[in-house]
Amino acid sequence: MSADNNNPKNDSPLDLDRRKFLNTAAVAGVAGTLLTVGGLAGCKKEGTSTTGGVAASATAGSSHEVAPGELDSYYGFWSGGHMGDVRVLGLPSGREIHRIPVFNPDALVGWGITNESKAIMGTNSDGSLKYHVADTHHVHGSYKDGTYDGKYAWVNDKINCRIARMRLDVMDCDKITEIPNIQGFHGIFPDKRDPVDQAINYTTRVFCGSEFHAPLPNDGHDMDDLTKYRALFTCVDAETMDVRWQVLIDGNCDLVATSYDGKLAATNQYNTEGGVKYVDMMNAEKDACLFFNIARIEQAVKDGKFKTYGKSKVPVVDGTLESNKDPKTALVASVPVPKNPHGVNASPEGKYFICAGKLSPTGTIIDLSLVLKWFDGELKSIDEAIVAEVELGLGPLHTAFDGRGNAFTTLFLDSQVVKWNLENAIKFYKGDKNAKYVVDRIDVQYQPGHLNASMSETKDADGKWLAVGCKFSKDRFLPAGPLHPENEQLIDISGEKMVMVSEHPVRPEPHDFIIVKRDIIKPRQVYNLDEFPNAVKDPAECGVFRQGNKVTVKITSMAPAFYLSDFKVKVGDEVTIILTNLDKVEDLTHGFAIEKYNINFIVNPQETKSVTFKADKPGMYWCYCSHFCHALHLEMRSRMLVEA
Ligand code: CUK
Ligand code: CUA
Ligand code: CA
Repeated sequence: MSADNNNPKNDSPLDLDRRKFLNTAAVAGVAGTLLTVGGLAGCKKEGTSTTGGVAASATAGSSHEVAPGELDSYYGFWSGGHMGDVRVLGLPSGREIHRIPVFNPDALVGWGITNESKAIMGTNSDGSLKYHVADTHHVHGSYKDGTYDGKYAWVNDKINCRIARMRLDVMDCDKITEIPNIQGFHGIFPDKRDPVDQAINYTTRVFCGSEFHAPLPNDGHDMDDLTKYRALFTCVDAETMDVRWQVLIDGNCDLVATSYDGKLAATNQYNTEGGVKYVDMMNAEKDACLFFNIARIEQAVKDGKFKTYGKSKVPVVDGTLESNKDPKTALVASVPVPKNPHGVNASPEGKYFICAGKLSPTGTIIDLSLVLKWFDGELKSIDEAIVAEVELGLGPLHTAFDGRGNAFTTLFLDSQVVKWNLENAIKFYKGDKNAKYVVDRIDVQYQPGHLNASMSETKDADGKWLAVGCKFSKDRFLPAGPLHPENEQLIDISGEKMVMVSEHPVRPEPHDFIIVKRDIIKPRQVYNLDEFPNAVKDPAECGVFRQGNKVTVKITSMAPAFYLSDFKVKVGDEVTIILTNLDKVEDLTHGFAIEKYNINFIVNPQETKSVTFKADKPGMYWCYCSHFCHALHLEMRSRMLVEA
């Protein structure tokens, strides 16, 4: 199929060559392209954009500038990549307001140092942290009535297969769950409604895709027997954060998306081949997008039609193709899509899922009502659920929406974002060659991965801003050594044409993010004392309490003093310090740092935290406030006296 009338760039000989090159898809050649993309942008001609480039645009469109003293109109929740945190940005300014420590220790708040954070992060039997590294990719918020409700957000850790939940009222991580039986935990997406009880119109499950297949069970046997390598699709309970069930599938999972009626969750698959080397993962002409029938899966679990593997007690139902041939009983539908697809995204009007081609220059539109018809046995073939497959450009990865019928897809190899109209794409695919589905293209710098528009994957997609996470920044910032930052760019999408308005460097690498209207998020300014079972509510409760060689020290802070102003323990004691900040004033945070004892954490207004450590060095050690709080901040200290 040709989409030449939709491709304003096809006059560039370089692009034509590259397009042909990709279409012929010599296996090693495509891999070579992917491996050397860092170099591709460099040899791309400047000024090929049809949108007039970047410089002229700063004054066009709605203002992205937020003057001193003014507030942004959106929150951005950005995955923190290798840092294992989630960054909170104000948009459109792009200012970073906060970081929520999640999977990795954080020296400011004492995440990984306090007992409360260690209990969430997970420890070994000796109390040390179980993991020190993470790789976060995807952040998503909880839904109510098809839009964000501002209650929770979730983020994945690909390295150690953990999913974390953040409470958005205080912007803290409150639960982390490690998912059994899988490796390469990648895509996540909350559901938007219950598949059966439609009165439950909010998120109660989070779906998780495992990208890498691995021996099941992974017990050191049969590691060269690739038939034992399996991937699973996982459902986690949004409230308890327990793993509810898993589905054994053929091939792998990658990204995840969910339907607005709660009935379907989807994952794209690039390794239907089950290869362990990249060339093997590119053998098949088609891979797939899997659709999970949530109600049927949960009925199968209820009916006891599941297995368990290894030490895990999680029920695993059979979603393999062989066992799911009859649509009327199938748990899973497999929609064939062009080879090695990447993102899958649900459009805001609730009708379509878009699967981006990656190795194929195409976007595939799948109609959800037709997938449901397949499950009812009303389609001859699942292929009928595909209502369009159109050419977009080279290396399509992820798609966002403006709520006005347009989609925005990143083109990794072309270093562009393409804006395209879904209904016109469907018409074009059905044979109306006059249906011009490509609306606009814009160059981005360089090699974009994720993008997201304001409120994009909600029914309230408002089509104002589009953020693009570019994987290579090259020449965009002052050189700072061999490691380059990523480049986050902001595009005004309120008009017909996209307008680039700003960019900023970011530490590698966020991957994904969401942009939420500010009035949806209702953060509290102080904690509630009663939320902490160990709170020291009154200075009269302070003191040193000994049980054998276990010593509990209860302390309160109120600017500019700690009470107790000193406390005595003995060398060899196991000391637990419980500190409650009794200040009620907004923004009045204290720190508690103990010299030579490797301890620092903060307590926000009305918050309680504790640390436990061995008093292994005799002497006097200053415990000082490490967070500027008061004119007498430097004087705000206590003394730990460790008796020999
Ligand atoms: S993946 Cu990174 S650009 Cu982990 Cu969502 Cu596509
Ligand atoms: Cu309290 Cu500084
Ligand atoms: Ca493949």
